[in-house]
Amino acid sequence: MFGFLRRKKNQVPGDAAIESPVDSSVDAPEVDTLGTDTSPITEPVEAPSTIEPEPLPAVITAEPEPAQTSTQIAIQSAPQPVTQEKPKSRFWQQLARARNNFTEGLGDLFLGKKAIDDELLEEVETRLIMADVGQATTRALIDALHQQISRKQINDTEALFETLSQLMIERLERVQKPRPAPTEQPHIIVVCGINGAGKTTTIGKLAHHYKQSGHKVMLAAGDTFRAAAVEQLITWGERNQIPVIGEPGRQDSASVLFDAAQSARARNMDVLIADTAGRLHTQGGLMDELKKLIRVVSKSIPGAPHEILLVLDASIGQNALNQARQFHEAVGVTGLIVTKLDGTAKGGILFAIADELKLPIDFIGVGEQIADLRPFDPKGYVDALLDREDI
Ligand SMILES: Nc1nc2c(ncn2[C@@H]2O[C@H](COP(=O)(O)OP(=O)(O)OP(=O)(O)O)[C@@H](O)[C@H]2O)c(=O)[nH]1
Ligand SMILES: [Mg+2]
Repeated sequence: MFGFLRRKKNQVPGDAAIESPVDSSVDAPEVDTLGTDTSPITEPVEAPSTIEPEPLPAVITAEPEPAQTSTQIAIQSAPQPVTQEKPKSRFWQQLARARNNFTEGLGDLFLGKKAIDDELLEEVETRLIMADVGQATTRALIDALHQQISRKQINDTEALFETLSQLMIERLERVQKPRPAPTEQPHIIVVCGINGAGKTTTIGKLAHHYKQSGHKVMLAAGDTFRAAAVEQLITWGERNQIPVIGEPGRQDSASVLFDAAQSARARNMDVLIADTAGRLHTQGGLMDELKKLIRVVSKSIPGAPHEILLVLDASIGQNALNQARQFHEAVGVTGLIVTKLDGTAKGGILFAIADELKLPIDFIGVGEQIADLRPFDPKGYVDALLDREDI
């Protein structure tokens, strides 16, 4: 069941009693915690770290107060079907903005409508484009829906959305690969991307991820362009209580990475994650420097780097595609990390990325905290984006 459909169904005319005081008290936390409020959001969605939705009581028994009017008593005493909501995860909340952008208005369109018509399909198409799914991928999804409708495989609006979810999951799964296990010691990961994409923050979170799974992790401060960049990485090292190679003032990032690789091997580290300076994909000289860095790492340890991860900022939408193409052409990216999905309405960019680049999305960033990096799960992502519930 899709949340935006259920909520609208609960509001069909004649069901006014559902909006009685009893039910509105049940629905109130849902509006906040799901972020389904359709009013425009002007601030990036702050992931509430402490606000966890309270499990709702399965049954609410109304006990009329003596002072209440007879109408109120009648409304409260009438048994109302109360759907118990599962408490929503932090991840669900973090994707509120992307979900709102997609489902806003769809519920209204569905209201009182059972059959699928062109208006509905056009609205779905518009929503996909607005979510930055991209023209080509949107066309492919809508064509697939049309085909299934004409073959009578889809008969009602709910089936339409179920099929759309499946198609979206498939498109993401097509390019996914299992993450390489860090079997080499050290398993070296070089992280690259344009300025401000979230590389250093992601490295801090990635280190946490590996540490949580019992690996010995070291960081290399390969961004020697800014002294502050080294300090920022050292702070992440302290947070994770892991060593960082590189100190402010060093000029040559290649030598930092070489030293870090040697040190990681000498200290039996499982994973070494290297930061690099932000660079525009159009800056030829800096892209050449990145190639040189990779060559140096490959000379430091045979088979290294084992991964070259490109960090992309989801909020820049379709521009991410161009960046990814150029970085991939230059250094052969092995996987992607898409950041800032918590603050963007452009959650559809992942579909364009998967379709056009055929590169696996390894992780997504959904906040600035250490635990706000998630291994990418296509189904979980689509469920959260399309407001698919109880699955
Ligand atoms: N909301 C949100 N903010 C993020 C996320 N990832 C990174 N940021 C923020 O994005 C900003 C830039 O992050 P950095 O990690 O410094 O980016 P960078 O790519 O290393 O930047 P340069 O080193 O300057 O190229 C910081 O304010 C981060 O907190 C994310 O997933 N969600
Ligand atoms: Mg950085």
